[in-house]
Amino acid sequence: MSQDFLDLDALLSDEEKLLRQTVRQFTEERILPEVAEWWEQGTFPHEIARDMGKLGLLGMHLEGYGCAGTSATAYGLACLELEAGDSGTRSFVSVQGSLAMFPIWKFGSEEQKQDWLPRMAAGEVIGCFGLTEPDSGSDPSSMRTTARRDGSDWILDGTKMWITNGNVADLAIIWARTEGGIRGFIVPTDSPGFTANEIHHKASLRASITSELVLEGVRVPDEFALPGVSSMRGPLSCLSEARFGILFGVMGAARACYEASLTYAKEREQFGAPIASFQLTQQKLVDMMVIVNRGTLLAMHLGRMKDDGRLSPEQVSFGKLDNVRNALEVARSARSVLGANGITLEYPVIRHMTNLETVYTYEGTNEIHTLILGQAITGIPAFKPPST
Ligand code: TGC
Ligand code: FAD
Repeated sequence: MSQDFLDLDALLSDEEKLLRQTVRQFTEERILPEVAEWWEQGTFPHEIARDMGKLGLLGMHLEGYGCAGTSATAYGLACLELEAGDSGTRSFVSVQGSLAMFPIWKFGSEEQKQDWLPRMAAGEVIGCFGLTEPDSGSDPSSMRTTARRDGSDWILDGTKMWITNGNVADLAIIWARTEGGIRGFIVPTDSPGFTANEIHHKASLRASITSELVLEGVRVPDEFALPGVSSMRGPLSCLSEARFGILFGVMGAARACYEASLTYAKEREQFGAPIASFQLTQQKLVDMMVIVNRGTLLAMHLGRMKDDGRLSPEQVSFGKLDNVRNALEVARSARSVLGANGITLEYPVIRHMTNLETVYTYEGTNEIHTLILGQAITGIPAFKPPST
């Protein structure tokens, strides 16, 4: 029986299937042979960005400026195939396309778009996205980073934390508090006063660079401020784009775990029989298969809604919440099917399992998406303790 139990392929166009196949092949040839080693070393070869650029993966769902201009569904399918390799690879593409290019594309001036987007789409310029701070994670509106006017320039001061690609980026999109609201700034990372410190000792998302960014009196001209937004709607709109990629992507990680455990269960024998012949193992395999098919179906449905222009941020939260927690459940179950082999990097499962702990937390934690949905169905925000 095919892994595509529900024949979801029937929902895709020939063009979408071709794109998916291209990204799957890229993952099989360029990511999978080496990713366990990158993960163990705690590194990601960012030079691969140019190859991703050639494939049209960077900012692929954006129109114009050297971007591929695919459908949202096609972008989601690409994320799924990349994350079947490793969440770090999908993260790299998410950050570049949805978090660094998207704000320039959506809120930037024509000059900013012309200047940056073609080079970013080609993978010649790498971006990162600085929203989170040491004391401001789930509640980014409490950020302390400031930008103040000095003549025609802006001066930025503050610290951003947990920033993917921070040490390899050429530019950072920095969100800062100004007298006129929250603004986004394109900050070249070689600006005087800008420092990136790599975060080490991670036990999750190891094949991805994560950094602290320190900005001490960083001066940028007004032409580097994004003119199109001056409120939290700016960064939160970017998060909706990236969360959309995640709700597809994690089903790739889940599929990889399911497939690895199915193959293993059919080959591994105990008590004189393949472990796949035991009812308890079959239960795990069936639960995984159901989650992978159901979660992929949900992602495709949300993808079609986004392509129709009628996907709300709350519906994105639905997908991020449910697909991530279910992918994590698949990974944990697959890990147990592999027994002791499940804890080695010889198999992809423990790598996906620990990566998914990061995905459960970034781009809005499981709890924050629960509260977003709670507010959507009750009309009552429960983010803050009730005032006494
Ligand atoms: P709130 O008052 O609710 O809204 C402010 C304005 O923003 C609009 N808005 C959104 N717009 C687009 N998409 C969304 N998801 C939006 N959510 C809100 C809203 O309509 C309003 O617009 P306007 O025009 O009326 O001003 O904002 P709040 O500050 O109270 O936010 C509430 C909350 C908790 C939901 C929000 O802060 C939140 O989502 N927190 C989670 C933080 C988070 O997800 N951080 C992620 C950091 S980046 C990251 O993790 C990258 S990982 C990268 C990788 O490696 O893949
Ligand atoms: P906190 O907000 O301190 O939350 C801690 C716990 O409290 C969580 O369980 C949370 O759900 C819970 N909690 C918080 N508030 C509430 C509430 N109101 N009700 C109930 N529970 C609550 N950020 C960027 O800006 N750019 C990046 O590129 C980026 N990349 C990342 C890469 C990695 C590997 C990681 C781990 C994180 C990255 N982040 C990035 C940061 C990420 O978005 C934050 O970690 C996340 O938003 C949560 O913030 P926090 O870690 O400060 O946790």
